[in-house]
Amino acid sequence: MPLIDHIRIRAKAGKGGNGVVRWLHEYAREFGGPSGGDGGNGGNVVFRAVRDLNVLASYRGRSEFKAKNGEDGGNKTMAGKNAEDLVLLVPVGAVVTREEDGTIFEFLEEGETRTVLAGGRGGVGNARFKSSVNQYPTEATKGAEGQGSALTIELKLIADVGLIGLPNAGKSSLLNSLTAAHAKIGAYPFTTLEPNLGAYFGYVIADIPGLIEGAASGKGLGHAFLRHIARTKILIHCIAADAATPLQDYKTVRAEIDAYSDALSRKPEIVFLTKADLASEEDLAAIEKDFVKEKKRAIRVSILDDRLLKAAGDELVRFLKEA
Ligand SMILES: Nc1nc2c(ncn2[C@@H]2O[C@H](COP(=O)(O)OP(=O)(O)OP(=O)(O)O)[C@@H](O)[C@H]2O)c(=O)[nH]1
Ligand SMILES: [Mg+2]
Repeated sequence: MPLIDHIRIRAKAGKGGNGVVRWLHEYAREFGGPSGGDGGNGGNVVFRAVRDLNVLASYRGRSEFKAKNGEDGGNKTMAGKNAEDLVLLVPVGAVVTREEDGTIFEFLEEGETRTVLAGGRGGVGNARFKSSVNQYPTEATKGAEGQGSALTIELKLIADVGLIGLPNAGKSSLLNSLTAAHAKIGAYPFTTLEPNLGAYFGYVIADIPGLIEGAASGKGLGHAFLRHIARTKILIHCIAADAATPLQDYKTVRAEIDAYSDALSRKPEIVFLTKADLASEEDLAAIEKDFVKEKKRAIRVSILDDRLLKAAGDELVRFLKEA
């Protein structure tokens, strides 16, 4: 299922309840005072960010969203109830534009909640108009209209995880296996020409073209795409277990990352030893030992081995939570 990443809806906040004109009727008192209550406020339209890329699908087939109106005021200066807010969910990374005035609301953190359309204030009942010179006010005000506007909701994905590695290291295969992405796979370098995205338990993983020696100075393709992973939380560094010189491959890519930018260079990194099914136990153990010498733990993974894949996915989530 393709991700919906751009939608347009109309939404309206609730109208405020009206203030009312009422009079006290008390036993043995012919003319009671003014007692009309205020109206309640209309509900706001608020947006809340959640870690679920699929919530945008819930907007499908609906284009009008309306918050409830505030209640009118009552007798005995009773105020009408404020209406509840209408809460609309958007994925983290969503940008909501209020078209009426062009205001932009960005949702960068899980749980971030912002009022995009304000409910109308409730009107004022006649009780409030009472003063020393006006004991019997007959005026009350109506509730204000809620704000309404067309809204566009765009998903600007901020990837949590960036996949790096030499061409043909198995980055796209890993993305496809962990997520529902359909990145192109090829048994040759530079299969990936554009970044691919996928979601893994709510975390967005970005796959970019492979990096080669000299990438930071513009060689190959990967360099142009490094900016796509500049804002990720962590990197997965993929090293093919069947490569001739796995540790050297690691160092080659590291050198490019370090040369590209300090920020990228400092990102927490987890090393995945991909295509583990293609290497013997001895080879795997030897590679792991080489990495340990570099104070790195290499985690075995293979797209053909569900157990390894699951374990690597668990490591990834744990690592993300720490980062
Ligand atoms: N046996 C085995 N083959 C794999 C595994 N993962 C990937 N491959 C193969 O390795 C080759 C390269 O895979 P890709 O996922 O396209 O590699 P990539 O790193 O995205 O390559 P670029 O996009 O060119 O940088 C393909 O032929 C895959 O089928 C694995 O776990 N086991
Ligand atoms: Mg690829």
